[in-house]
Amino acid sequence: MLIQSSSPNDPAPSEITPRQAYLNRRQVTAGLALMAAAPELLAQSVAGGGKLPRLAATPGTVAGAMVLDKPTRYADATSYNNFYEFGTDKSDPAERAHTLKPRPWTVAVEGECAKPGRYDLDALLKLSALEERVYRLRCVEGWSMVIPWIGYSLSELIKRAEPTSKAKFVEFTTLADRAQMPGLRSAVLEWPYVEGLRMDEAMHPLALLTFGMYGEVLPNQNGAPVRIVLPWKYGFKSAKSIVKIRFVEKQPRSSWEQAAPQEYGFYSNVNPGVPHPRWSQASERRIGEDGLFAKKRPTLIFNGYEAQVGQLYAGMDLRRNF
Ligand SMILES: Nc1nc2c(c(=O)[nH]1)N[C@H]1C(S)=C(S)[C@@H](COP(=O)(O)O)O[C@H]1N2
Ligand SMILES: [Mo]
Repeated sequence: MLIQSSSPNDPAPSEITPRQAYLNRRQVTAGLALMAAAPELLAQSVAGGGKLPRLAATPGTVAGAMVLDKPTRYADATSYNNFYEFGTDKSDPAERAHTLKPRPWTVAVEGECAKPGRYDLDALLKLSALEERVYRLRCVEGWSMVIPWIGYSLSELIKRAEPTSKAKFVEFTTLADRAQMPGLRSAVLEWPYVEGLRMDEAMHPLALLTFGMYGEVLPNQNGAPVRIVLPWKYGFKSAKSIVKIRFVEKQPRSSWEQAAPQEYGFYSNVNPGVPHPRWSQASERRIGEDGLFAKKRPTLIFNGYEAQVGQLYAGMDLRRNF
């Protein structure tokens, strides 16, 4: 068990690293770079809301796993969200996602693979060692955050499923339950929320199967109990509250593509050189930075992860494949 109860009366399971030891170890290991850059950052990055079960993790080691940008405040990352299953206002998910029941939870792994399966959440949590990864996330709307996520590379789960040679893409499906998700009454998107990746994108070590953030399990509004995070793509590719992962031969049609194919392409790599038809993508507002009228910062190709993911798109016309 990697999840620790939030109740102060519950005894802490012995395999859980005590909070203080965990923080100390982090300071000594991955924290060093952050500490050197700005001593206050590390403390900020681990300060969760304190209401959710804690989730122990070791610092990420793959290239690009720990950006040095100042992490977004927990309060901002959990109150300014896109999760249309709970409404389209930024404040809706924080106000309404309490109706989501993140346990019990099952993720079906199916399609073109030798070892399909149904994983309950605890089995999924135990599948591989949990890491903390501090990623930038850039929304197509023009704002960005920096969040210390907790999870492991999606490739760990994919490898265990043994995809066949026909598995060219991976399709992700989000929960669609009207009883838990009031936003489904609106036809703003076609439900369930579906996203997809090419197999090599899904296998990239930065693609994170995510269970927590800021040292705790995911808050409902951020996609509890399990989501993906693709730091080099616009935020909408990072599907929340996933119930199905399917290996397919043909390129899946994502919910956003379905809604407006000329605006939201399948790849949706962060690209300042390709404007959205209705606005520029050249710059972004970092949430929580310098107050309400913050100066914008220039958006980077692949959200700053070009060194890690650029070769996935070598030879592709990224204007056509936006
Ligand atoms: N199921 C689902 N996943 C989703 C969305 C959504 O509406 N439904 N919104 C996406 C968008 S547009 C963004 S920017 C990110 C926001 O993630 P965050 O709230 O954790 O920052 O989630 C993505 N994942
Ligand atoms: Mo987004």
